[in-house]
Amino acid sequence: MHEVAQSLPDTFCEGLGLKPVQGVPLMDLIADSYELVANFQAKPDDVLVATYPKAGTTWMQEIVDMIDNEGDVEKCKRAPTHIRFPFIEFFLPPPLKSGIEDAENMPSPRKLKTHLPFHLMPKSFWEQRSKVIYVARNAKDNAVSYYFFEKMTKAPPRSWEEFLTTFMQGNVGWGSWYDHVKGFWEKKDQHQILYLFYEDMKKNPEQEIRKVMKFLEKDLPDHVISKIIEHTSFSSMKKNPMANYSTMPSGLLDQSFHKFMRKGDVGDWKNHFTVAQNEVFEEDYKKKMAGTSLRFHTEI
Ligand code: PPS
Repeated sequence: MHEVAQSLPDTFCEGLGLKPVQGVPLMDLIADSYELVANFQAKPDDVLVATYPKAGTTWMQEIVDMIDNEGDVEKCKRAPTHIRFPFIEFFLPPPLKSGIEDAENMPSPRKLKTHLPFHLMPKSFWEQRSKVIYVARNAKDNAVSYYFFEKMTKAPPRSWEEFLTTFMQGNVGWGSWYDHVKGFWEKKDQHQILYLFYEDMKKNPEQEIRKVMKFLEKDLPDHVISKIIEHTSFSSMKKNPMANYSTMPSGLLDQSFHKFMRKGDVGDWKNHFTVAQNEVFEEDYKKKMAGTSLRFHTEI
């Protein structure tokens, strides 16, 4: 197991609060070090997987790594996801390393991860024309996944009703889902941003994997693509300790009740939203998403 994961104190997440940075609530350790993140030096050959939390980050990371390693499963099992893709804004209490340090110590071409909304992204990614793959997931499933994820952390427990209200207000880590997905959508044509949807990846993984390959300028034969589809399927990733976060200490991520690889479905929200919650959500959604051409599928 990686030294950072091993040496994290069990109480790391206890009492972690959020602090606003330019209107976006971030974990306080991240907020306190935001200036360093804003000045992060991207490189032209960096590939960054950018998402709102719980939108399919880990899935895309595995796809990118498999493409980069031309379908070599063993190479992709060299380390857990969070080591293979430094999480650029993540800060751990000293003397542990930050995402920036991990990235700086990584040989190029680097593969990186962020959940930062567009306006908080380090500008160097755009200046260097690094490649950014953005994955968006429909708000309802994204909210449900985030709710269960919160239960794996040491955040104070709260009900689904409470979480959903806070999610709709954008008062959760990394802020408003609505602003996040719209932020990247509006800028996607001005930068090297490939904007993909979790629901499309679920419906037609081959088609979406081919889009990523084209974006990364990789041409792989059909049998390698089949291997990538198989290795990055939910059932394979759920069993893969290098992709399912089981190497994280339980003090950081407690998977005894809920697994990181929880359901991996489109439409699970129907099992959690009440009819009344759905009505309020829809009404609010229309207002927050008015004027954008961005459309999501909430079932496939
Ligand atoms: S994180 O913590 O923000 O990096 O989480 P993230 O990886 O973005 O999201 C976790 C959710 O993605 C699901 N997942 C997958 N779905 C389908 N196929 C594959 N291969 C896959 N890998 C991860 C994971 O199960 C979480 O969603 P839920 O709905 O909670 O199951």
